[in-house]
Amino acid sequence: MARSSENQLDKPSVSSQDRRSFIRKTIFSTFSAVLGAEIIHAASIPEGYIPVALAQQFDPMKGKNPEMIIRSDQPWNVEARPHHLDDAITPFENIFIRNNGLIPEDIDATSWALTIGGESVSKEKTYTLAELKTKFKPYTYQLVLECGGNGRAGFYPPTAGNQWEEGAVYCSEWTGIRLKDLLQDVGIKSDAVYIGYYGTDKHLNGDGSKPVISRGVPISKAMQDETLVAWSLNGKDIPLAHGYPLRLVCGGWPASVSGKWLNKLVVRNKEHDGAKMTGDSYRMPKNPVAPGEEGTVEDMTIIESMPVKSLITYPKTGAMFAKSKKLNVRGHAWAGEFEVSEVQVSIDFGATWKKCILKKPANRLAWQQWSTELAFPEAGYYEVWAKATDSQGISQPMVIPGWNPKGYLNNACHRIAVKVS
Ligand SMILES: Nc1nc2c(c(=O)[nH]1)N[C@H]1C(S)=C(S)[C@@H](COP(=O)(O)O)O[C@H]1N2
Ligand SMILES: [Mo]
Repeated sequence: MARSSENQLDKPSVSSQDRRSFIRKTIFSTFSAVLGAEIIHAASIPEGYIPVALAQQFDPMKGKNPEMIIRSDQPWNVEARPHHLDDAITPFENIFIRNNGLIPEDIDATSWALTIGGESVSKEKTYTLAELKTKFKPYTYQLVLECGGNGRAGFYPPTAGNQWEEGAVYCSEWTGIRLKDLLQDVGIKSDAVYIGYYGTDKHLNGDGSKPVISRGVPISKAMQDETLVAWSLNGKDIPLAHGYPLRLVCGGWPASVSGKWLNKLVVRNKEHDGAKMTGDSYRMPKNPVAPGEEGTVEDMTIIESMPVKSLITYPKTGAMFAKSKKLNVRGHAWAGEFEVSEVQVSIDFGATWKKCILKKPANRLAWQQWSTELAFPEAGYYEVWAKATDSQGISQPMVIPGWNPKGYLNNACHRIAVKVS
């Protein structure tokens, strides 16, 4: 069966060509209707091309570091390089962007509202953004948001999805209200076990009928002090690409649970079953699988706390310096729900390790700054490797950790090259 349909694709029949040209004509007449004018040279438009006048107006790269890596622009997925992440609090310009659909444009914050519903609330309730800002006490936290697929590019065989290297992570300062205060005001039933979010972003084809992504967390995570419904990032309105005007922020877990453009929360009496909560999305095999092996959903578990990890943010890989000088090396380390207890660096491919100075986190779930000074025995090529250990005694692996079908949770040690002259 599958074979014969493959053959059909190989040799398109006359009728399927007819169908394609019919679809093209229909698309162009829709375009013309929206543009209010006929597209004169429509026959010359390449297949799949979207006329400039109809493309998204909003440019998410505006104000971003132009050195960032654009992984895709449909949807927009943009990654930072490790040395862009040198600040303790990541500024807007270096924050990675991850979207599953279209960034919603034309948002009116003055009429924005958040509805809390679901089977485990006593009564559905809606709050305007202004009410949220005035009725509850605001809190500010520095929170690490890391994409579950950060580091995916390291897996072999390759897994589908954005080929993130190291830069799909940031720690910025969020201001908003505690989700637990909000849920207390709404009133939740004793059978509540999970929350789920909804945002206003749409599928790439503009289809608004189904949510692009609707994930959530167990009620215990929702009730943590640091879980926020936030309207501000680094002291300003949240930038549009990062969820303006309202966002759920759950630090330390895959950033996919931090819903952008938040307009609805549901309190569930079962595990939330929204888009990208089910199937193999954001799930890891319970037991190791052979590279390339798919496995079944029953053998997988939802990713919760992210694993221990660190970044070398200074110097930039490829740095060259004179042997007479000592090299100051620094970066951050984080460990999901846990604190980082130690960071070590090696310049001899892991044969010996040096303990670094490590700061306490600004608050729970913030990343921690580490630094050290290195002396190199002679001129030549070196690599600096960094390895963090969490409060549970778990360290980063030096090689790529367990392969998994979706390429999640690669927390292998970050390495940079340096040349000493
Ligand atoms: N509404 C909505 N929220 C979303 C997403 C999305 O596509 N739509 N992507 C999620 C994923 S997979 C990640 S990694 C983070 C990215 O957050 P950022 O763009 O601020 O870096 O947002 C999460 N929240
Ligand atoms: Mo993500």
